[in-house]
Amino acid sequence: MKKFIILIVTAVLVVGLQAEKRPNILFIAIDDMNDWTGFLGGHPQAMTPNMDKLANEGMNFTNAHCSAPGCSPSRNALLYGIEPFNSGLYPFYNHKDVHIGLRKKYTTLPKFFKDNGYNTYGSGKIHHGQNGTDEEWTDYLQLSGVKKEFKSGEGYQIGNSSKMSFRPTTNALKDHQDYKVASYGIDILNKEHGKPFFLAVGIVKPHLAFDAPKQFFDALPERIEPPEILANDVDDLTGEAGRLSNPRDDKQFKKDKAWERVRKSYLACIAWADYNIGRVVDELKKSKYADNTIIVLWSDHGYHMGEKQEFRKFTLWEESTRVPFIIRDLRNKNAAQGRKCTQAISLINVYKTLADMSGLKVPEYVDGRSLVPQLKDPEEPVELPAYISWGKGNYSVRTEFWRYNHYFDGSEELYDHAKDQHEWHNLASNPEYNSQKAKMKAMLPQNEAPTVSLQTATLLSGQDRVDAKKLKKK
Ligand SMILES: [Ca+2]
Ligand SMILES: [Ca+2]
Repeated sequence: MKKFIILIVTAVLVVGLQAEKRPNILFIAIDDMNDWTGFLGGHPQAMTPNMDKLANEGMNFTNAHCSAPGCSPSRNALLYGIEPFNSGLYPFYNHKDVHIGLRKKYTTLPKFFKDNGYNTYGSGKIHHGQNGTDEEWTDYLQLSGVKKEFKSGEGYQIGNSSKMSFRPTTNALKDHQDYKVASYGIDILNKEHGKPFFLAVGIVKPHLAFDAPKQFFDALPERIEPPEILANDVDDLTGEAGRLSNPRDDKQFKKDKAWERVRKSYLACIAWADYNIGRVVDELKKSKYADNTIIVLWSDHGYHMGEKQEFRKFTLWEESTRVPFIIRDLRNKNAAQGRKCTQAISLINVYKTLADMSGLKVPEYVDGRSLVPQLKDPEEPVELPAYISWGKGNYSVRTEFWRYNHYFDGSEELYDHAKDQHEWHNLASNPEYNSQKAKMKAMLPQNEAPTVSLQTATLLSGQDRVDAKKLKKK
């Protein structure tokens, strides 16, 4: 009996000790940031000193990809830990409406940590289209807006559009949303925490409108270098693949001779996002939580800046799918520190990775793999390629050196990244690559969940777009 009690007391102590030692998580979500950052080298004039420093202190996943190239499906995949082809969450949903049923079925990452004894704090854009719910968050920042001010004649704007605006703002820094979101994070880091915490900071830039404080425009060079673009790049695309390139904005920017201003505004917004990320990370470093807090930084998808005549996202090409992704964990001083992982890695792995790093067991349904082996050794092979879904039936399979896209109408693309990092030359119809294509095709997702609800969805692509049209006709 005595032995039994000692055993129980020891077990309770061990569990208690583990819980006490559980790391805090600083979860930095960024909206629409592509690889135009110093640490990914996507644009030579990017100003991202704070994220570059972070990449130098942690693991820089240089070949990371979103699960879907749109805010809503990308965030749903990451936060629920389930691929669109397993959940049916392919298109955009207003999170509040569609998720009432899903909340019973799946557990979001913040709720998962909350259920496991964490205090969870959120600010800014974490989910798409909805702020936090009480079941997920101990506390969530309620934002109030301040009207943006501009100096007339500066920047570029289409008509009076508040969204298609590419202008320097003259407001005080503290009036901008991302400043407030970061300040909330700083406040949380200055608090006494009796429990481990999960702090989510949702930076909303560089999402449209591309407006940012004037000083971040002024800090950029006068001339902005355009990305490398191949004329007629889309000529080797057929069917749905060709449809994904929407030249509307490209035509408008060319007509207005505005591309340079648009790209400069995007770089200014990235620099502004970086500034606010730096404020939070610097505060963490000064705090007593510095050594026991994992930082994970990711963007929900990339962005086209004129490549393949496309502006924005919503494509299965590198510009849309490649994302910044860094994990910094100082608990093992010998481990991380400025290393790169060049394997193709999906953000679907974030859920299992953070759980694994915190010693927690994930729900059965969660997709992906823990990246703890790759954090120890970036050469350790990942078991799965990165999958990217854009609409039911449209899938991309990305491995370290290849991309294969297969669309619902049978159109295909194959790119050899060792020779063609811009994805200019579609090899899908070249018989020399038949065996490589077959190998990639065999990796396509085997499961295809029915779409959750076509009626409440927006921004439909692939089979969903065709099915919604049929529904309308009925
Ligand atoms: Ca986004
Ligand atoms: Ca091409």
